[in-house]
Amino acid sequence: MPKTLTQKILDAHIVERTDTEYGIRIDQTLTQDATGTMAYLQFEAIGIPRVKTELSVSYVDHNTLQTGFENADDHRFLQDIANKYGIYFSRPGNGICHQVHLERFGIPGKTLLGSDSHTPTGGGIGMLAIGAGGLDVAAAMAGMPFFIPKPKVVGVVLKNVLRPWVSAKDIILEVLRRLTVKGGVGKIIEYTGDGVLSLSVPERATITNMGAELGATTSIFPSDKRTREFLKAQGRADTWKPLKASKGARYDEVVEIDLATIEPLAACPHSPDKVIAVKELRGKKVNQVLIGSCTNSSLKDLMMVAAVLKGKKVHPDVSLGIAPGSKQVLEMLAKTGALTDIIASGARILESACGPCIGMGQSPQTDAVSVRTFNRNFKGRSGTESANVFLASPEVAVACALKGEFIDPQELGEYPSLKMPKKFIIDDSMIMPPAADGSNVEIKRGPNIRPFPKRGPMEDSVEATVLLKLGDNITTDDIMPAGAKILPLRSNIEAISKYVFSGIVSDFADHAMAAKSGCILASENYGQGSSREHAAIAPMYLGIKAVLAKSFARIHRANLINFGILPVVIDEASYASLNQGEKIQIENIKPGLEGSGNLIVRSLTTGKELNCSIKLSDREAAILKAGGLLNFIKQVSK
Ligand code: MIC
Ligand code: SF4
Repeated sequence: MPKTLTQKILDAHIVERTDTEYGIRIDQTLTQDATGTMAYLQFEAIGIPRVKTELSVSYVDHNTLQTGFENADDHRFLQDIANKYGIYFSRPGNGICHQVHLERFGIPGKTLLGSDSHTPTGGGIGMLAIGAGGLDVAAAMAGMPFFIPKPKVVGVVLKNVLRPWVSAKDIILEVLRRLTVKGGVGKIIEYTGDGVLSLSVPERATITNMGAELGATTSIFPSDKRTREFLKAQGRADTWKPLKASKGARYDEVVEIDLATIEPLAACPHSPDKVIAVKELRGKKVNQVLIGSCTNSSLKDLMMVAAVLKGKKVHPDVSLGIAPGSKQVLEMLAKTGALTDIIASGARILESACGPCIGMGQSPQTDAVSVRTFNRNFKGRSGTESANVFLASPEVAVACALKGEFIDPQELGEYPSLKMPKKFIIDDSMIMPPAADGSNVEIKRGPNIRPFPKRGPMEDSVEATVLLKLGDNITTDDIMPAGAKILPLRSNIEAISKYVFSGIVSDFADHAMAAKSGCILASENYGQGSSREHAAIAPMYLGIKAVLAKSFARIHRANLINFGILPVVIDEASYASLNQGEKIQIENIKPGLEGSGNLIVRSLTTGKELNCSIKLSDREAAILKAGGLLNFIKQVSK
């Protein structure tokens, strides 16, 4: 049978198969600082002297504001850990993990597991790149397989070529418009068709990056002559190999997109799938424009922005911030003179890091309209609750920055002619290789780096108060917000747990602690968005025993299981009948986990039995019974 590209890479990496899951070998891992400290504390707890992957890289890109000692201490800890355990360390300032990984480490056909939900950016270079919680990445560094539910493979056929001023971001916004933020759950999105060749690797990476917003397991492009051209420019042509689906390969679903018909698009507040044509927003005043993030900060994106800004000034009512994705991009902009054009226009140059994408600075004014080339516009993520964030391409963003209002960039006239260099500046001096023998490396731990909380084995029966009743598409930003105030506490669960659900109810943590044992009730796609396992660890710390939801996002569901929180599926009628404040009892937990999937859940307030089930693979059931993945690993390695 002719195979899809996904199947080919999976087949080369599957080490275990069950009815519902594949266990795959992980070739490369990446972590970033905000999830990395926990991941490495967990790696230390597993107790392996050296990573077992082909390559592991630790990036510092999220927490770079350093408003106190906490982040600098984390950076030091991460550098020591990397040195000791055989991990490359990308220093703060070197760039955003996904951009740098693409430039310096990505290899077609390899598997990559990253403790960040946008790890699928690597799909742009033909990798099977998957986001996961830090503990799963720690386990992969220890040489254990990573398990994914058997995916459906969706073929997205790209036809024709994009028109000027329409770019890769518009393609993924179109996919989001059609499939929505839950349309990709359980699926791998594979791009095919003649239109693929018209897209360079960074453009493909914009698309696979934002596949995370579909809830997809990952997204992937073939490896072809454009991939070779990119790797050659990075001085890494030797790592290239051609890869594509075989002729006649069958997809579970097919989506066709005629690139020639796409127009500039924008995702409206507060969801990446609320996509409309930019022309429908024409004339709407814009207060802030931010260009950067792991979605749109490549050299091509910023060369285009510089060419449009050349000789012009940013509108006086707009604050334009630009964060190049990597030191390489920034250096290239400087070398080609494009940076001068950007500075002269009045733009504010930001560090090569995540920055405002995760609310680390640049929060906009009250009620602002902010146009961003980023991938998420969840309410409050910018740091300003009342802000309205729109997601768009760099072309749309720069047009808005000049005009002070929404304008379709096609109105700007001729598209600038861009001369992309054949070779990039290659200087890996900000990437520290590990010590050949790490046994004597000492690890410094600042006072904010606390051991992670532990949990005992799963109980047979649980009584819990319904602490919150929520709707659809609750994000991990809702559960465990980030931003300049909270992000520095990522290494200290006790401190960060005070902020769980703080954007929804200010005293959630106190309530949860007072209740001693609690649960959350939610509707569809609970836990969409990031990979942050803090959205599971901190609730666990607060005594949350179960989440009852109609459906779950993949990474968050795995994180709940890894930290011993029951992901219970509740049906519509029971969801409707259960209210906040009621007490429930969950019985039959162990037999329920052992196979039947039936839990006995009843409201102790009304006496009503609720229609609940728990669908788990045998491996997941064993992890939950142990009270989480670390307990499970310790059990099996005894
Ligand atoms: C995000 O974009 O939300 C983050 C911050 O990169 C997260 C990781 C984290 O919370 O540290 C993600 O996407 O996984
Ligand atoms: Fe960083 Fe934003 Fe990308 Fe997350 S989405 S990795 S915060 S740039």
